[in-house]
Amino acid sequence: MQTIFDTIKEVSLKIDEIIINEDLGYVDETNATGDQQLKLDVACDIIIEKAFRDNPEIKALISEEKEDVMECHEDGKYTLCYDPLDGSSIVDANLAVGAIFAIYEGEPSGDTLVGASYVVFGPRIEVVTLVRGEKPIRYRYINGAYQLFHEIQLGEKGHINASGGSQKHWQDHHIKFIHGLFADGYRLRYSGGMVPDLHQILVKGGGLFSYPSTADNPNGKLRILFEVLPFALIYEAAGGIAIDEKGRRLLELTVSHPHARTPCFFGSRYEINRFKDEYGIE
Ligand code: AHM
Ligand code: MG
Repeated sequence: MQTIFDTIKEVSLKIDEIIINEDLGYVDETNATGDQQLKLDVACDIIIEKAFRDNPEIKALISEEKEDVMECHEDGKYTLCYDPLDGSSIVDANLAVGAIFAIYEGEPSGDTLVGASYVVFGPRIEVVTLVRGEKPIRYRYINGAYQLFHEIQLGEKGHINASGGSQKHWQDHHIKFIHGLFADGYRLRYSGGMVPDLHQILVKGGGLFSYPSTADNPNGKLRILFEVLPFALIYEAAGGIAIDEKGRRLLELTVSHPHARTPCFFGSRYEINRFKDEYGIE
C-alpha cells in the first residue's frame, strides 16, 4: 500500500500545479451524479488515472467524476476509489480544496476498506494517510519535500461545529441539535469543502462535522465510496466516531451503487454521543 501513498503524494504536486495555473471554467458535460464539471475536475481526474492505471497492484479505478468503473489489472489487489477534486464549488473563491482516496481490497465496502488518504490543497499541501489498524499520519510539504508531521488523535470533545446542507431544509431535530451546540459555545467552521472542514476538526483535536438528510436531499450529499467511507475509517482510527442518522457505523453501510450517498456525522466521542441522545438513538 505504501507505493499507493507515494503515488498520491506525487500526483498531489501535479494537481496543486494545475489548481494554481489552470482555467476554472466549466466543461459542457455533467458528471455521474449530475454535478456540473469544472475543467479542473476533469484535469485532476486524468492526472490520477494516468498515475495509477499502469500500477499492477490496481485492479480497478472508480472516480467520482466517471460513471463507469475502469478495470486495470485482473490480478491487481486493490480497487482505488477517489474524488479527484473535492470542493469544486469553492475553488473559484480560492479556498482550500482537497482530494480523497479510498483503497479497497475486494468489492468496495466498509469491510474491504484497507486504507485511506486525503490531500489538503491550502496555503500548503498536506497529505494524511491511514493503513487500517494503525493511526492516521499527517505529512506536510515543506521546502520541496514531504515531512512526517505527527499522528492524528482526536480528543474526547472539541469546540467546532460544521453542518452542511441548506438550513432551510434541515429537519427540526437537526436544527435543535446544532443550535444546542452553539448555545454551549461551539464555533461555526464550515467552508463548503469537506476535506478542509474535516481536517480542521482532526488537527484541532475534536468537534463535529455533519451532513444530514434534508428535505431537498433525503440521502444527504456526500458519496459513500469516495468521500464518506475513507473519512469514517480515518475518524475511527483517530479515536472518533462516524455514524449515519440512524446511529449505524458508516463503515457498516451497504453500498448499492458506486455513486450512492448517505447522511453522515463525524466527530469526537462527546459530540457524537450527544447527537445520539438528541436524535433518540440507542
Ligand atoms: P463536490 O465533491 O462536488 O465538491 O461536493 C462535495 C462538497 C463537500 O466537500 C462539502 O462538504 C459539501 O459538498 C458542501 O455542500 P453544501 O454546500 O450543500 O453544504
Ligand atoms: Mg467531493
